[in-house]
Amino acid sequence: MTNSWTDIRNTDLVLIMGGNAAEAHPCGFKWVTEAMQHRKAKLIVVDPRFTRSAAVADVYAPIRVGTDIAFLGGVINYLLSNDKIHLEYAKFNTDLTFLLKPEFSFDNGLFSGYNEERRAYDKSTWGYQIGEDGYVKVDETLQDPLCVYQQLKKHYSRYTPEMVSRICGTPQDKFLQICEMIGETSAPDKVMTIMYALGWTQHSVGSQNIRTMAMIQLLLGNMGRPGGGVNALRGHANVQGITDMNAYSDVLSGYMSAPTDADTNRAEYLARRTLKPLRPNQMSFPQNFPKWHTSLMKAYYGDAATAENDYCYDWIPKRDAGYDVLHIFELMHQGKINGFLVQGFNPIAAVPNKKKLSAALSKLKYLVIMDPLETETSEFWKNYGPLNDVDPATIQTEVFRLPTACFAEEAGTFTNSSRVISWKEKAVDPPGEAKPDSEIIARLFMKLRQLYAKEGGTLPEPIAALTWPYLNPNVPSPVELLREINGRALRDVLAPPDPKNPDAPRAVLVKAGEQLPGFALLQDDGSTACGNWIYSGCFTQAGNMTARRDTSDPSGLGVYPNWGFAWPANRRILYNRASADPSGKPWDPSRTYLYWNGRSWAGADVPDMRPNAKPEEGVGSFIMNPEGVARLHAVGMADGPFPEHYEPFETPVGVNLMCPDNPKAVSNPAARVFKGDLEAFGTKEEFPYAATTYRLTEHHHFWTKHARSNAVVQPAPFVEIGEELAREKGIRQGDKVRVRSNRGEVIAAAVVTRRIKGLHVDGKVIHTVGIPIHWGFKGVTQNGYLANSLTPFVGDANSQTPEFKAFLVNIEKV
Ligand SMILES: Nc1nc2c(c(=O)[nH]1)N[C@H]1C(S)=C(S)[C@@H](COP(=O)(O)OP(=O)(O)OC[C@H]3O[C@@H](n4cnc5c(=O)[nH]c(N)nc54)[C@H](O)[C@@H]3O)O[C@H]1N2
Ligand SMILES: Nc1nc2c(c(=O)[nH]1)N[C@H]1C(S)=C(S)[C@@H](COP(=O)(O)OP(=O)(O)OC[C@H]3O[C@@H](n4cnc5c(=O)[nH]c(N)nc54)[C@H](O)[C@@H]3O)O[C@H]1N2
Ligand SMILES: [Mo]
Repeated sequence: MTNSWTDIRNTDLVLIMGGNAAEAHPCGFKWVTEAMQHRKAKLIVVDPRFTRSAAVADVYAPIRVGTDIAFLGGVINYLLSNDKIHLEYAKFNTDLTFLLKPEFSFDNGLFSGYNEERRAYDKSTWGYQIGEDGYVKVDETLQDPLCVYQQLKKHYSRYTPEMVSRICGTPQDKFLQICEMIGETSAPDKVMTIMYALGWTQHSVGSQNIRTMAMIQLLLGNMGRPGGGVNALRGHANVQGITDMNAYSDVLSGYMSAPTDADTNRAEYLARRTLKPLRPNQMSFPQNFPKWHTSLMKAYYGDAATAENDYCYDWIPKRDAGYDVLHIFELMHQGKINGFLVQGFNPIAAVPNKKKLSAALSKLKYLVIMDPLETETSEFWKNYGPLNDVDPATIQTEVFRLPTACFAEEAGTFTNSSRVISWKEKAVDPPGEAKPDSEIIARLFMKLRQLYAKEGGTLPEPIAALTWPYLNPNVPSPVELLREINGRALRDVLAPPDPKNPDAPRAVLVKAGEQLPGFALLQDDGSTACGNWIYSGCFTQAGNMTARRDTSDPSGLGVYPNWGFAWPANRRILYNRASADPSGKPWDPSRTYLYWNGRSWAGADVPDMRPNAKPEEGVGSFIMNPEGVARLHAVGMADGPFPEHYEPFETPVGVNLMCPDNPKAVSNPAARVFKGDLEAFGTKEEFPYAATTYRLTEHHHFWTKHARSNAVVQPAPFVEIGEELAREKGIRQGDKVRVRSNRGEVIAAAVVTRRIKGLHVDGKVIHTVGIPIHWGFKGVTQNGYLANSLTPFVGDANSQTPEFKAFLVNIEKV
């Protein structure tokens, strides 16, 4: 979230699209109710299904799965052509005035630089024109045809209301009603918030879905403001924490991009990430990257990391590719992985194309599972009936199970969607032989280190030299770990030299050995260590900030500054400088958040700005970008600097109605597809129905089917279809049906409902089959199917999140 759960109560309009907060985030949804009751806020829900969120909405619109960019592109077109943008905000806070390279183009579904063989873009024609002074060229009048404003207008003019309705199946009047409501929030005293989750991410265009929305919020002037923002509702209790801590191959902790093969030495690695400002007076905060990275290396390697050995840069793995979930299982499927350690993950249930997953796991020599439960994955080799097509005799994989504790059986922290880190205490001891994850990992590490010490091996140094400062090295305590993540001074940290009197003694800001107060004092000379720069400030000399439980809200805007600790710097709304106009006055005085008081930035929150940066200096609100503003034209994206509609990889339409004569641009031309999976896609002729998968309030994934109370309220697998399709197929309420895709099938009871309707798409009716994800082969619910027997093995071009939410099936009565 750029904002926070409690901030939602400040809004005038809530858009829930690509998520279903009432059912998947029922506790957080109370803030929507609060806004509706106390501010008379309105709620819009756009979802292929009439959900429980939709049931309390002012306006509901249906949409065909996988077509949100067409819808949102239509909203952009509406805003630009009806003068419904907050122009003063957008000129100050975005690249609207920036000039693009004249070679940049878009034609018939493809941006300039496309290479069909590599399914990738050469981006050299994308991006801004740079002047001789090293700064981006701009046109303040917005008249130059090459400025982002004009290019944006041109790109989205094709997304007319007729086109939106033809692609999405959303009735035109509903679409226009929603555009009008959204457009009203372009007024400086109105704000909209957007809440989304997997209905947007789990698509081959997932990242661009979210980007399109971010562009809308920027054009409306709704970013950085109370009641506004782009709010991702995170899934597991601590999945935000996982992302922050670097459980991915392409980032180190705190979203520092990890080194690749191209970064052959530390100097090059740092230079590529320490970007100079692209506009005058901008902060380009990542110029501090060397401080964050050096402090991380000191946290890893302590005294072994020195300036002379480049702080052990050579010991950090250099990426040759992205090791996302799909790529890992692809390599496993090719027989290129021997062993696999699975911690709190049930891949056979959670990853697309179960048949491929089974085959992949069968090629391992060993599989280690750390989990409190017996899962489908830990028993993937057993035959659980006709829908679980494995032959145990052919599987040699040795499976080890290490029972772990569950969240209530250990102390530690959760980081929630609001970026708030909260400490929790242990409630009960884990049962039997179960141990906390940290202890299992520590014991594994100590054993490995002993083996390396005894037997040597290739490159033992990174293991031998790893800092392991815990009182009991087999059982690191959560307090020790959190202190390490926060960071401390290894030597006295001194104030910068006084330029007028460089030889004067310098004040000691933090004494050697003390906890750091925050990331502002991290150093690049090896004098500080920090496990995650964005978490710095969570455990200071004053104690554990994440354990704070002060419910006071001095501004009355739902800020609660002394409840837990929000990264970064205890900031509750990101980009909050943008809540005030260029001169430092709040856009909306009734929601005064941050303002310039004549000497510094002051208000309800920690400023996302140098506290003494005078408004007349023109420092932009988006300090993480070298240009100081947010990007409407984003070169960083793999699949185009402007979001463009592409069909899901399995499309019920067969063509991309935006460019019907270009077979190369039906589905995302820059999404990665592995060879075997291309053949596993089905056609609309054989599988005519759109399908999507989703959650039920009564279950948590594949986990709560082990709990009797959950099994009582939601005991058996089912799929949902509309009344029209049921009539066509002769299916009645409760009938057993078989749902097939080109990869597998499931058998379940049919729930015939008015909540899913056929949609009129380009003159034809498209039906949707809804498939809840929660069932499998283990647990006390009725044994059933794995939804992922059906889903395709393809992901988003940028994040590689699988396309769980849009594929093709057929359905018949059994
Ligand atoms: N009770 C319960 N709560 C949970 C979970 C759980 O298992 N059970 N899981 C947690 C986790 S890990 C996560 S990530 C979150 C997920 O939270 P959500 O994303 O809210 O949950 P889903 O039910 O997967 O999908 C949300 C909605 O997306 C819609 N949808 C599908 N395709 C599209 C599309 O193309 N466009 C649009 N606009 N909408 C579409 C679906 O109809 C569905 O209503 O929930 C968390 N909360
Ligand atoms: N078709 C389809 N597939 C999907 C999705 C979808 O919408 N549609 N959603 C996707 C999403 S968003 C998610 S998050 C995944 C969820 O997929 P998973 O994360 O694999 O599923 P879970 O069942 O939530 O959790 C995995 C295991 O963690 C264990 N566990 C719980 N606490 C602990 C602990 O403290 N330590 C350890 N070591 N283990 C613990 C549980 O017992 C459980 O077996 O599914 C994904 N798959
Ligand atoms: Mo999730």
